[in-house]
Amino acid sequence: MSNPHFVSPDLIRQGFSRAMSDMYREEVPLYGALMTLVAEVNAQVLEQQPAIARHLHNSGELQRLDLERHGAIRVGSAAELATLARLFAVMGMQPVGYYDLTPAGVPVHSTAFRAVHEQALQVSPFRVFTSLLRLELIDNPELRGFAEQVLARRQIFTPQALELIAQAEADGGLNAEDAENFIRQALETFRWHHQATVSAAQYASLSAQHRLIADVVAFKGPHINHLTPRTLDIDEVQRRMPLQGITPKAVIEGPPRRDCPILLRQTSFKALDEAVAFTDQEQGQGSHSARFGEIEQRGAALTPKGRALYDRLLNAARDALGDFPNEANAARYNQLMQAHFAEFPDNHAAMRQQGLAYFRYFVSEAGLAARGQAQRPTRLEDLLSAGHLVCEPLVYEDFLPVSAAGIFQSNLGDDSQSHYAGHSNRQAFESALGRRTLDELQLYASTEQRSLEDCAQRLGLPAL
Ligand code: OOG
Ligand code: NI
Repeated sequence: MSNPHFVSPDLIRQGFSRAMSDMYREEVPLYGALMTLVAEVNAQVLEQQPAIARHLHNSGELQRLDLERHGAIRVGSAAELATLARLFAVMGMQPVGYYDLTPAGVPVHSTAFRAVHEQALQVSPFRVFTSLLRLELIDNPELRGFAEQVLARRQIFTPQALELIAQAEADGGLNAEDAENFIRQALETFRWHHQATVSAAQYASLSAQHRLIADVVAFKGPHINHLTPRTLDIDEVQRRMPLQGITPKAVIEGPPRRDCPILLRQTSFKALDEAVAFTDQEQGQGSHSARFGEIEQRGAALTPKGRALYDRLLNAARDALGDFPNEANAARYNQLMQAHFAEFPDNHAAMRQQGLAYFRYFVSEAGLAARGQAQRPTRLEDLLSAGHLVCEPLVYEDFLPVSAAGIFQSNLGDDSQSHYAGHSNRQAFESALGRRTLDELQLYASTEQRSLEDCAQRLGLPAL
């Protein structure tokens, strides 16, 4: 970094993630209850399953677990998305991946802003699933025009946030005082507003088109709609949620329960009805629901081959179910998922040997001790079987489109199933964003490659 007084973007992100969590806990007390539940279950898993604790310690995930969470927001225009990208960049967060939600009847496309290097992720793995409303999919031209007009009038960033973003870009960073101020100002963009920007009737017509459209258009800014802690046992949290008065959705999204978790499993509970005021009302006369709770369990990042297998098995199970998973067919869905996923190897050695998941490699004490020996193994497989190297799967840092659609739908209500003729349009999304989105598979492959290079160097070998 050019200036020694600049705060590292990773620490700004860590501070921001903490500030966001504090704000959300104050605004949504149920979030606090969920955090407590997740912390209890995590502590229990670590105590009862020392092997899991050891794996997580080796991979560095244990040290970041309590900090780990993702949030989600929805924005209404290209200009908002582009400025958000600049705001997140100050905290070292880049747009990773492209998710098209229109096939699932949700008129948005999305990316996830997150840190990309393993060292940065270790300081703070905070991510924000960010969706852009696709106004072009509103088929009523009058309503579309109205929505565009309302969105064009709003400014979702404080003047100081905009100044600090520009300053960070020009100078290459922020000093401690400016960084603290930046966190405070940036937080304002994500705050909940009780005061709507449209009348009750206008809200009703936006909502009739799609509840998500009303959520994006009718308010001053892109309020954070959930903040999701990471659990080590999602089934156990799901089981205990009703004991706390929380009703989770019928099925857990993502892969079924396994000994070796893969990708991402998620469950959520319904949005809260919250008192708001439309422009023609007194405070508290109206109501809107947008904010909900969610938990996630993360597993191994899959290679293109592993991901293709995951997608095939998921689609086969869903085809066999013949319907969207819901309350009534949940038990059958879980059975079908278990049955189909029996084909996916459930141990790390097979997942690695078959090239299904990405791994990170570490030199063991034995490997270091053997450095000077003439007869030591020098090939990757031999080093692993000799115990000179150990490996841990890379954790999946991203999201899943089918799961995200399920989360959207469960919180928007089943009456919001729409069918859109529009196509996936990554190009339009990237032109709104003002830059390309990064390919997550390349990021995992680079991390794996760096770990191999590091091991080779530590063992004094030319390459691995
Ligand atoms: C985002 C829904 C998707 C996830 O974790 O996949 C999501 C939203 O409702 O804005 O949160
Ligand atoms: Ni989420």
